[in-house]
Amino acid sequence: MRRDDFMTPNVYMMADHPRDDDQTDLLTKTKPKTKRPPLYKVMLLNDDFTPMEFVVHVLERFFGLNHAQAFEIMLTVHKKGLAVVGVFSHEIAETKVTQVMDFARRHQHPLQCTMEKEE
Ligand code: TYC
Repeated sequence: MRRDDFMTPNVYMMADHPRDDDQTDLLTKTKPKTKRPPLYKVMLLNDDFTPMEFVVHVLERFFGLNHAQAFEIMLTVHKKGLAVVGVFSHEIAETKVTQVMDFARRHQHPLQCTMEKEE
């Protein structure tokens, strides 16, 4: 089982299957079924005011990117309007968004960070 799998009971009727005892109806069984939890894309949005160096710093500080990677992603956001900067579990994604939004607000920059469920 993968690290991030969790068990979901799958309950189904026995009507279409051979009975394994004398009972006649409404038997249920549970079958363990693995299902991966959803992942969330964390995105940075462009704006006209946040300094490029500040965005690079955010990407290094909160997303563990080296300077070259951070600069490249910052430029992608600057040119395209937004970019995915990482993909995480719901809890980690929420933490990243909160950290970035708090840090930007503390420095009085309008930088926006959002999350979106992966398809
Ligand atoms: N567009 C900003 C500027 O020209 C830079 C920028 C990049 C801002 C990425 C936000 O997410 C962002 N200073």
